[in-house]
Amino acid sequence: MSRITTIEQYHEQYKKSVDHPEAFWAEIADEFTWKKKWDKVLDWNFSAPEVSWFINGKFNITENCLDRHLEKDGDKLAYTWEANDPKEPNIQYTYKELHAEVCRFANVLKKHGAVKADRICIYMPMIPQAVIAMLACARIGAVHSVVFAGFSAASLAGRIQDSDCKLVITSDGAYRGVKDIPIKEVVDEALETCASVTKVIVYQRTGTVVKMNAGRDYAWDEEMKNASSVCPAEEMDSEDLLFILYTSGSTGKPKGVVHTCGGYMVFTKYSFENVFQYNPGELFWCTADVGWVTGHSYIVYGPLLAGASSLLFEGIPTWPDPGRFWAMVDKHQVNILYTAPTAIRALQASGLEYVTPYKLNSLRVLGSVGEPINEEAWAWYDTHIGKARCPIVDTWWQTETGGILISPLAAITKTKPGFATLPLPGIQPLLVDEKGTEILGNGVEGNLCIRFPWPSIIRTTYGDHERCRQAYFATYKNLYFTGDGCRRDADGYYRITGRVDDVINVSGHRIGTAEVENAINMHADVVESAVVGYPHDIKGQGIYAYVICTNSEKNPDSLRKEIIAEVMKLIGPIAKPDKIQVVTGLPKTRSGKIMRRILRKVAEGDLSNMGDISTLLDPAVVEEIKKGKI
Ligand code: 7RM
Repeated sequence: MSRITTIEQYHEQYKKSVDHPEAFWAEIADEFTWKKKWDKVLDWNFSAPEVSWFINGKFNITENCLDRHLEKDGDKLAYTWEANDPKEPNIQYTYKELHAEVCRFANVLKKHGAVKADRICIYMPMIPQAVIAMLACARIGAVHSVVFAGFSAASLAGRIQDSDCKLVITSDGAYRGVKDIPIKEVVDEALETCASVTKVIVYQRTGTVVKMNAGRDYAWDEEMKNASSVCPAEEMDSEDLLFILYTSGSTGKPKGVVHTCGGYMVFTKYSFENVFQYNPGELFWCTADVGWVTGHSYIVYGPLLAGASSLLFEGIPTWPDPGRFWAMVDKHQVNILYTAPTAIRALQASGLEYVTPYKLNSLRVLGSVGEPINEEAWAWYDTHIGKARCPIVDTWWQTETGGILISPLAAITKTKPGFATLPLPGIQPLLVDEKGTEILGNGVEGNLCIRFPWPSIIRTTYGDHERCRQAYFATYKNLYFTGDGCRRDADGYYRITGRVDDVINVSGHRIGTAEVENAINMHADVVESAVVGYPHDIKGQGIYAYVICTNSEKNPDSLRKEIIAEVMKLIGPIAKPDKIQVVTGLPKTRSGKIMRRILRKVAEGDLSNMGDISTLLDPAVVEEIKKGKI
């Protein structure tokens, strides 16, 4: 059994995973259903990079998520779905029912010409059909590319074009709190520039009027009416693509992170079971959106592979009121709650009057993901939600890692506020200095790298392997570089301190500063801009933009409004700058590089010590920037 139950077992498994990684992972992989076992466990080199796990293994991940459970646990609950509106009835799916829906929708996809290796874009709200669509793609061997439904038409189009998607699956609209967002319109606008898409399948969720393009657009319900619930699973190779998920990096264009079938399957189940210590019969609730990797790994694949029961939620934490999460925990008797620091802080700020009416006594484990959790938020979560009896698992990982790499194992690893604690078995982290020299010992800080592959490591960035090498494997020779800074304390516990690259983490969402700058620069009056993150009480980081404007006569308030509109149009609401300061110059070195350190200091309100500014082309701009701070 791969389930760890004591800290001694953790240390034993950890040691085995380092001493004999192949034997270690082969034993875990053996617990899955394979049509043909692998010939070799692992091939790798980080310089190409080239990583293959469970080589020549044949199987289908949906048979492991669904079919495998049918005989014994077919009537077990896979999902309870709760709508945005608490008055709308819940919908439940047993494993048998989910299997049937997935097979039916897989047949719909086939009918519309989808075949193995085709890319299919999913742009949907948090409804069961989003999960069904993902699994249906996997069933037929198509590669899903889920795009968070908050992204703009331009962002959606860019992602569809980058991977040449053939089909788009969407809904008429999306409910989010009081909002009723017409998302099919966004798809229509995006598709004006996406020649690769020949079919669109539209689930009717809100009933908003949509334009159905004859010969291209089809209604989900109509298509499902006559679809058979028998659909043999496509045989996939371990290294066939499972999905693409776009994520922001230090350049202006998001990267299509590629995950493959075998390693991802093995690692998501293993990490799910061990980190959360899920017990049969429990209800797990991950509050993420399926548009992010957390939704992929811990709403869809990990829990289903483990045969778990999950809660799926369409809405937002603060509507109809900030007690929504806690009302749902009591109503559904949630045992494990996995959410983000930004949500915790927002609910903390709303006041205890929204918490105290609820019992919360079903909770056994609490989880956190997406950004560093500050000690205040940790303590509040622990005291008021966990009632000091639920272990908190602060799970560090990335889109690129596919699953949780550094985290306590619930009720096994002793926790410490703000610390992701220890690596999971199979994960070999190290800290390096700027030159790439390993920093040994404890009580040290550096850049977080991983020296050995784990099964769900990123395989490539879609369509551009060199970019994958550059971004993750070129900074330090023979190491995977995470982009995060990290401290290892006296006990050898890891504490992630945040990004060390030009990525900002706003409410747990990764946003590249270059992406926001590109959008701002599209405004006709903007000459140049520089974007940095700054500490934000609720969002973790806020977005601070410095802009140089051609038209000095322009009213700064209308300029700000127009810039925000530009960012909304090109990226989406999540990338909206919180503060925009108009400047006449940026602090540049003689080589033309913007000294972001200065911009960050001003943005965070530290105007005291600017450090060495003697290498600046025009040191005087610093004073002006300080004076104009917002
Ligand atoms: C799962 C996810 C990844 C980035 C990562 C970190 C930050 C995530 C934690 C965290 C501190 C955590 N994928 N991050 N989890 N920082 N503690 N527990 O978030 O690709 O969207 O973001 O998020 O900077 O590099 S992601």
